[in-house]
Amino acid sequence: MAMEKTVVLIKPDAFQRGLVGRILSRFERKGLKIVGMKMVKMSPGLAKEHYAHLVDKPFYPGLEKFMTNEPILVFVLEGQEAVEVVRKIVGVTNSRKADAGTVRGDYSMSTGRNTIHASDSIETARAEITRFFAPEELFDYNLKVWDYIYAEDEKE
Ligand code: IDP
Ligand code: MG
Repeated sequence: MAMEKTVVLIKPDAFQRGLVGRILSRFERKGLKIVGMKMVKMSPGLAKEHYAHLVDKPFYPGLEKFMTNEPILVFVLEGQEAVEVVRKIVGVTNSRKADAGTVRGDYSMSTGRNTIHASDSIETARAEITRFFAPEELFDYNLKVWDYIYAEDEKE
């Protein structure tokens, strides 16, 4: 068990469909702490860096166009084992295969329009935090309800 930070992006399809608040609310209710948040418009260069593992795929041009045309919401969540917890809440990439109860499983029908991104490992999360946030845009504050969200031996 370890205290971790992870990055979530709410994609343009979620903005268009009025899902931003509902999606954010799921992470808040789970007990994750929001430590940074902003709207950004991804540049093509940033998209190529963020999706470096996909730039050679046939669908990449469409993915880049979709992710750079309109603003997205970027935020950092903190909690015990946050990377794995958040990926579970998000669901698998193809929303049609995502479990009911996950964000993708409940809110979308698509792979290319799947409403949300989340870091897939601790290393990726670290790279994504520095990709999207300056150090002064992240906040270290005490979330008082953590006394009720975690037991004594879970607070690090
Ligand atoms: P992830 O978002 O679940 O981590 P990745 O494989 O990292 O999945 O892919 C990043 C994003 O690229 C996906 O969320 C999805 O929007 C898009 N994508 C991945 N595979 C496909 C595909 O086969 N067709 C269209 N878009 C895809
Ligand atoms: Mg990914």
